[in-house]
Parts: sequence; C-alpha cells; structure tokens
Amino acid sequence: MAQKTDSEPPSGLLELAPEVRLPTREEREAEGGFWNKLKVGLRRTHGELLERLGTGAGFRGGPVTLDAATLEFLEEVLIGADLGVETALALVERVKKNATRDQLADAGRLRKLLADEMAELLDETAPRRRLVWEHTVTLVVGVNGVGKTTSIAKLARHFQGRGQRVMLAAADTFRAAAVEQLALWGERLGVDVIRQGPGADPAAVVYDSIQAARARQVDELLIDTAGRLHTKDHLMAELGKVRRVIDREAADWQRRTILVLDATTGQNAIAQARTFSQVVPVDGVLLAKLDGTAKGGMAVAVARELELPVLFLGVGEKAEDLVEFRPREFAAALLG
Ligand SMILES: Nc1nc2c(ncn2[C@@H]2O[C@H](COP(=O)(O)OP(=O)(O)OP(=O)(O)O)[C@@H](O)[C@H]2O)c(=O)[nH]1
Ligand SMILES: [Mg+2]
Repeated sequence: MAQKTDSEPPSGLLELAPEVRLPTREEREAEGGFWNKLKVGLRRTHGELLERLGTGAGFRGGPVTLDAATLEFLEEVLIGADLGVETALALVERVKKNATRDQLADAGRLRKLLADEMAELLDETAPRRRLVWEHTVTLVVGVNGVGKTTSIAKLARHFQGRGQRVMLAAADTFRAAAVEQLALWGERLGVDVIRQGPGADPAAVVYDSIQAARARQVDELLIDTAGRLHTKDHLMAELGKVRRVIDREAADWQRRTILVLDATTGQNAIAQARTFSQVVPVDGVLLAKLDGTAKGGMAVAVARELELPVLFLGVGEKAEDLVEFRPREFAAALLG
C-alpha cells in the first residue's frame, strides 16, 4: 500500500476520475428527481427573488441600464435573499465587470448573467477535490434543532440508493427520546442503529459503533450527536473528544465531520460554522430546511465566506428530501 504523504488531503479527500461514461436510465431518472427536489427546495427563495427583481425600474420590461441605481437595487435584492453583504457586493461587481451591452438588452438576460456569475463564484470557492464516500465514518454536528437527526436519515437513504451498507450511531445520549427518534428512522430505512442506555458517554457509543461497523462490514457509519450551542465550551469540548475517538479507532477509514446548518436562521449560521470549525475539522455543510425559507442565498454566503463546501441541501422532512449541492444547477434553479 502507498505510504501516506504530507501532501495527501485530510479526512480522505480523494480525487475523482473524470466522468467518461454516459448516464444509465436509472441515473437519468434520478437526475429528474434532483431537479424537482432542488426546485421545490428553492421555491420560496426563487419566488421572492423574482418578485423583488420585478419591482425594479428597468426590470418591468424594456431595456435594462446597468447604472448605479440598478446595481444598488441588485445588491439589495441579493442581500434580501441572505447572500450576505460581502457576497452580494462581490457578485454585483462581477456582473458589472462582465456584462456586455447585448446581455443587458432585457431583464431575463441580466438574470441569466447573474446566475452564471453566481455559479462561477461558487465554483471558485468549491474545493478542487471532491469528497468520495466509501468506507467513511461521518460525524454529524450542529446546534439544537437544526435538522441533524433527520439529515442523517436522508444521508442513510442517499447512500443506500448507491448500494452501500449503512449503519447509524445514536451518540445523542443527552436529549430525551433522541435515541428513539434515530432508532425509528433506522427501522423505517432497514438500517442498524448502535445505541446504549440513556445518559451514556457519547464517546463510548461511538467506540462501540466503530467496532460494530467493522464486524458487519459497513460502508457508511453515520453518527448522530446532541445539539449544542456553539457558545457552550464544555459541550464543544465533548465533541472534540468524540472526534479523537473516531480518529483513533477508525484510523483506516475516511473520517468526516458534517456541520448541519438551518437555512432559516440566516447569517447567524455563519457564526455557528466558525466556532464548530475551531473544535472539529469540518469537511462540509449540509444546509437543511431550505424549503422553509426565502433566504436560500445563504448557501452562497456559506461557501464564500467560510470557504466550506456546501455538500447537501435538505429540502423537506422525508428521507428522500435531500439533494447534492451543485453550483451551476443551484444558481440556475435560484434565478432561472
Ligand atoms: N421543512 C424541513 N424540515 C426539516 C428539514 N430537516 C429537518 N426538518 C425538521 O426540523 C425538525 C428538527 O429536526 P431534527 O432532525 O430532530 O433536528 P436535530 O438537529 O437532530 O435536533 P436536536 O437533536 O434536538 O438538536 C424536525 O421537525 C424535522 O422534521 C428540512 O430539510 N426541511
Ligand atoms: Mg437530533
């Protein structure tokens, strides 16, 4: 086996071979599902963005002039969709720089340009290496109620759909009924859930689950954790301990930490992400509850301001309500 080198990416980030084959029928069908789900997830943000854009002078038909007033208006609309001030300004700057007279002939073209620039911006901030999900232990973290447990069920379904053997670990031993909630998802999905009694040490549950995952030759072990406010130091320290157990016991696995953020909380999520990243190495974000907000632009702010890849979007309460985040498709669905 090849020796590990310093240049090797952390947490098992591997490069994907370029895609050369044509998609199968199942994959094309899944693709259709992807678009539908993405559109449902972005319906409110998309609706509000278009409605607000429609109120701007020049956006009600006829040619658009990219003067100072129009640029300022665009900035406001984007900030309203929670892209964050910095990101909105950067985006409008790009539009200004790259717009040609021809593209500005009407509002539709300007929107298309905006979508293209947004996709570019997201592409630039996305990591050059994609995460490969194979033989992976994934720690799922986040503040209370953001959607961690539901997201784990969605991820389990996602990996099952790819023919992988999944196991769940109930390391939220803190909240009453958290273990039962995960166990119920496990039953519905036909997935084993490793659990201990109430009040058990989360690190012990994680230890057990790694041994069980080995014994049962699991491909994806997903670990549910208790919600914790990023401002509570002792709870954050506990998370660090859990991650150390994973690093020690699953040294030969790919190890990930996914931070779940609630899209409805807006910019506060950025502060959460910063603090979590200081305690555990966060590999990416799952942005949940996108369907419940008109502020879906937050995905762009997360990617750009935190330089953290958005990996998945949660678009509903069911196990199927998950889509992979893809910059071009996201921008097109948002503004198209
Ligand atoms: N609409 C919508 N609701 C969601 C989504 N994800 C989760 N929820 C709902 O949000 C609520 C909280 O979800 P949980 O998965 O229990 O959140 P949690 O982070 O595990 O909560 P704690 O364990 O208490 O910290 C539930 O009612 C979920 O159904 C989503 O993508 N869209
Ligand atoms: Mg939970």
